[in-house]
Amino acid sequence: MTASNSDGSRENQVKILLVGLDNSGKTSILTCLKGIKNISAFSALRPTRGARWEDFEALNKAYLVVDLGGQKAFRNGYLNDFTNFLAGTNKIIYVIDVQDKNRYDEALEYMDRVIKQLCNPNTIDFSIFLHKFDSDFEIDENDIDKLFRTIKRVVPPNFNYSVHKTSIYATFEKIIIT
Ligand SMILES: Nc1nc2c(ncn2[C@@H]2O[C@H](COP(=O)(O)OP(=O)(O)O)[C@@H](O)[C@H]2O)c(=O)[nH]1
Ligand SMILES: [Mg+2]
Repeated sequence: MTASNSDGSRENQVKILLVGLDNSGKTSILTCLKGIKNISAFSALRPTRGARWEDFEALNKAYLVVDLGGQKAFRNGYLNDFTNFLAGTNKIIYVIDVQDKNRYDEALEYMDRVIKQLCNPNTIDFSIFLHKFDSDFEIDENDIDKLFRTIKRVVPPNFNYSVHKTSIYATFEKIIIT
């Protein structure tokens, strides 16, 4: 049996917080992380109400993923209680639906509030997923440039983070912005 820590995680377990607006694709990404390849598992997804804790093993590693359902009604609650969610966290994945241009501002405003909750920002691996970057999705280069510029404006100086183009329909592709 593995020992439990006070934050609910277990020894050697990787704890990941999945954060982002509702409908950005967090639960679908969690489903991918769990290695469920059956496409019907995706169509059965319902909006996540509140936080969902998932404990699983993949590629011989133990994970605890906290999927913070992104509906507006819950966001302030998470932010007020963020230290509890953060305890023992190794990685935060902030998910932005790249196909939903109308909500970029709202997504980045929420990301800004999340980053402001991090007391020691560089002790946690922070990844931004530009999600729903499907292979057939045609994005206007101006829009993506603007999105990158806004991300750089929102993150504090010297903040370590990485940006990834992701899609549940493709292998996750890593990109770097500087
Ligand atoms: N086109 C596309 N749709 C996606 C992708 N990932 C998730 N979705 C869809 O986006 C919707 C919201 O996904 P969900 O995982 O429930 O979002 P959540 O509210 O952030 O948990 C669902 O209809 C998913 O099928 C993706 O990579 N590409
Ligand atoms: Mg969800």
